[in-house]
Amino acid sequence: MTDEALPANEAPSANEALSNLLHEDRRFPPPADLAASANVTAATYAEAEADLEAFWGEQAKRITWDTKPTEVLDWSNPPFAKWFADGTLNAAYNCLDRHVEAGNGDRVAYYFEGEPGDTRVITYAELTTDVKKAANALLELGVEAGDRVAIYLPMIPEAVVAILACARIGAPHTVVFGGFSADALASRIEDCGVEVVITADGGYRRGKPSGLKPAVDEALTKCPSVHHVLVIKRTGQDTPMTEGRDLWWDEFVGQQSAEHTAEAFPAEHPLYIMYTSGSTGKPKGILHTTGGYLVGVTYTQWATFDLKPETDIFWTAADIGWVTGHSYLVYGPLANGTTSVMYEGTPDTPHKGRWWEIIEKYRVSILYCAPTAIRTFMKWGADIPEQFDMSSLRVLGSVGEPINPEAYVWYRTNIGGDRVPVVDTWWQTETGMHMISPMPGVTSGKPGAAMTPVPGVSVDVVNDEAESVPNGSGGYLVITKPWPAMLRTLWGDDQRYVDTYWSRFPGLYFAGDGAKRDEDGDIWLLGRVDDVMNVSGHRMSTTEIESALVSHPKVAESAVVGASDATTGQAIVAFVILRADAGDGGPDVVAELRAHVAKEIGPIAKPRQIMVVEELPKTRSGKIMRRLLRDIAENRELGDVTTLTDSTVMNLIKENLSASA
Ligand code: 6R9
Repeated sequence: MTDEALPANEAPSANEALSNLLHEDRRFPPPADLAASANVTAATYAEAEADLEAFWGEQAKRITWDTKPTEVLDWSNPPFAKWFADGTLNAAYNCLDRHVEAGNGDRVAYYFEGEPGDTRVITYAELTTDVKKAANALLELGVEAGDRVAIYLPMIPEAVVAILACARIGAPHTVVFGGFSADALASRIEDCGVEVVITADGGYRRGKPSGLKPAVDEALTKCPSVHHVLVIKRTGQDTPMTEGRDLWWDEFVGQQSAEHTAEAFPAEHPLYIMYTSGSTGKPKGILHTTGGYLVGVTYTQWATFDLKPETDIFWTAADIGWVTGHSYLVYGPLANGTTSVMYEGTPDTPHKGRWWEIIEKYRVSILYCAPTAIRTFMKWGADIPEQFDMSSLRVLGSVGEPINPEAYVWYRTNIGGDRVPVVDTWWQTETGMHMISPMPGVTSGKPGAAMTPVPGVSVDVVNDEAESVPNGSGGYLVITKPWPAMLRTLWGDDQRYVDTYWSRFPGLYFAGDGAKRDEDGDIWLLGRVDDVMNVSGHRMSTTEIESALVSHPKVAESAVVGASDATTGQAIVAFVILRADAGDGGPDVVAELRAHVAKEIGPIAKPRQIMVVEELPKTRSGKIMRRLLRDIAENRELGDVTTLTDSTVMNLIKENLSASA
């Protein structure tokens, strides 16, 4: 989740962070066989460097255009970009029909694993038919190009069908994470004036059915713009239906014609709106458009993962309600003709080896997930993945947060058999596509570093004066040139778009993240600038202290926050989850961990307080909500918890703390 840009005095200034104190000397060069047949080589970087627009013009050929664009970038009215503006295309046609027309209709698009153990194998031909029917259903409900449709579903194949049906008729979709509350759903529906909602009776989580439709009913009491609700049967729960408004998907979509010819839309036609929370005010509706976005995600999935669509089995283990699901579970993979795995549930249902079982079963070759998952697996222990055959894996990806060096090495060693490269991909809802990442056939990976911009992307690390910082220094991460999958604006609020991203450093896109460039010029992400702490005048990044804690053999996961302190301004408070074999914590462990941080970073970084907890509060993408932990550390009432995946976590932490006090 990204937050508003912060004023300079609250952000870290260059060279101030204790950025270079964690040493990392381990290097993992690309495996020889991967390098020998890699999609991206040193030549790709050179090509992008030589002529950026020509490079993106080439990448646009990955897409089938109805009218080929003659122009690549129109940047005549910055920061409002137009990419491939005179081209026309249909995103769903690119994801579906063209593969069927090319004779690949029998290729599997998704291997679906439901949490209760039900499975489905869906080919490109089948998915195309399903999407055509759903598109006809939306048309029958009066949805026209430009109208907004909200999708509030569990991780089931119909979520993909719904997304592509919208894209097919040019109706921008807004997918709301199934874990969000009725209030969160209502505010998003209101903000973009949704007309139709696609939902389900419920979904499965941790072995139990949990209802979704009741939240829709509650939200719609406040949303008069919605005239119809399509309801997919997933759990078979008892579901009240509102006469004249609600329709069962299987009946209404099922009876539709399987014929539908996709219409081409201009490249800049809106494709979707994805909401991400700001630190203040209402959520921001990030707007993505069609042509540039599709080119960006198609190219980056191919590049970053060294994708070979004929042979790879690709698994993005992320929710479809997160941008990672949009770009690398739906649009990129389908446009490339990839076979993907889609899994509905949690990693520990019915047992803690579920993911590894799925990898073994489908011979998954590329796995893409978040550091939070990796740290959870570390906590459970390496003996679990050890029981499965994961020799099919050849690339491992990470996204969502900085990956701590120890988590990276654990991932590579225990999941990747000490041979599979790890690509740490930095990007945002706003960027739409990968921006900074190793390329698995080129880059010698450093644990914890996102390394270098993807070929075709231009970034910099700058100081308060927008000057590039020298190697070995920290500063703010900025993007210096437009890129095809960039957000075009915030829905209905051009001014907020300009203010949030383009005004801190005029002419540069400010991502809101701190970063450092190491001695080799490689990039390390340091977390959101608003997560930086100031202890006795020293600015410190939460990320590095967390990584120091996770590098201790007893720690699986940690979250660090700054709490106000009468003496030092702010003091470091750490929350840690211990590994399964580390015992129960207690005063000895706390003393040991404090000493460990002092040794790894320096005495100034020693936490004032370390609390051992069972769980941490997280968003849909696994990002730790430090704001809530700050509330606890400072003994305050808890702030807004509506975007937590599981709001009971905060009660658990509080109980746990009062029990140990
Ligand atoms: C894709 C996604 C964006 C924010 C971003 C940054 C953090 C994402 C990261 C990473 C370090 C990585 N982030 N990937 N930080 N290393 N590889 O996560 O989008 O949910 O919008 O979040 O996530 O802070 O600014 P989104």
